[in-house]
Amino acid sequence: MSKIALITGISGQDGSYLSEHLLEEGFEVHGIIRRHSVAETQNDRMTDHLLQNCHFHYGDMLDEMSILRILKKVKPTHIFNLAAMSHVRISWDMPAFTIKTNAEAVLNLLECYRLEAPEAKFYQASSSEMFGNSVDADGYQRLSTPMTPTSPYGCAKVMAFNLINHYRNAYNLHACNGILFNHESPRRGSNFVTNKVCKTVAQIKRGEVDKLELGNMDSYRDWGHSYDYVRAMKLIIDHKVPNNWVVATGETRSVRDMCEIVFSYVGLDYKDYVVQNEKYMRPEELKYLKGDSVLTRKELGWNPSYSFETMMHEMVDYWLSKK
Ligand code: F7E
Repeated sequence: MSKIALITGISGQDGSYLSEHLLEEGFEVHGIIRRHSVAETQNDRMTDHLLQNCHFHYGDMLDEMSILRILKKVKPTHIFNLAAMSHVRISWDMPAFTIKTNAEAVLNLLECYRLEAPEAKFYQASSSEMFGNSVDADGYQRLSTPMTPTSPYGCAKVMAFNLINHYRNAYNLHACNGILFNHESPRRGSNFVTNKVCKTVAQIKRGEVDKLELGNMDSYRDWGHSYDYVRAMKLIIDHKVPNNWVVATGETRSVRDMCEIVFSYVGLDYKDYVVQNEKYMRPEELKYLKGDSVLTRKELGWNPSYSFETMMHEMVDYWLSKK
């Protein structure tokens, strides 16, 4: 039987790595794209290989009929819902849009899936942001950790997570959640902290700027690589029993630690360049993330190939190579 993937959010960081992986795995890959006003930046993350080998459909998660039409046309065997307003701080500037896109639209997509393609498998991009400031006594977050989100983004993701569980149970659908902790790469938007730091370090090195403005440097994150995490998505959706899984490295570092590693890679001391700007602080901060992915590794055989250092070096090298 042919394997047909439909990816919402195909033009994002994860969408591009996932498309590459699924093409390697013999899938026909379809993606939903939104119209951009600047056509030149529409496909920034899409390599020529992807542009030539994937099928693109105009649609929008907030336009239910466009989603229904695409589902009817593509008849996917695998649906990956990666579309989202993915920036946590911006979710305070546009909370209603965030809830509509990241929660209400998931309900619409699930309804289309239930009615049009109930034999397909469904993957939902759930997030460690759902845990908020809950941490188990041993310092980890896992499936049993209470979800107490600290942002409109986190609240929306909890709603979507619960909808997936409900649709799986109520309608016997193969719908799963991957609870992914932070994951980065050179394709990450440069307004997320890792890539912002790497990009600015390259600019400092070239003498183009002389400081880096950041918000809270004392929050901790469990950072892995998108290349590794999209491989976990495929293992999760293809597991025989639909379920929820945690994808994380199990290591945590502060934003300050990350700056130290990145600046010292190019022979600089972050203390000479980093200044705090209130504008990047959040009304409520998620202070600490460290994920327990033992079950995912054991049951699905998933293992990350990048270390934190190899990932950050790849990102700095990428920005240094750009003029
Ligand atoms: O912030 C702090 C900030 O924006 C990380 C998304 O993929 O992962 C991501 O969400 C930390 C926070 O990612 C700046 O306060 C300091 O503590 O890179 P971030 P995030 O908010 O953790 C989760 C798992 C998702 O699901 C999301 O979609 O860094 N921080 N100074 C800063 N953050 C930013 N963006 N910019 C700063 O200047």
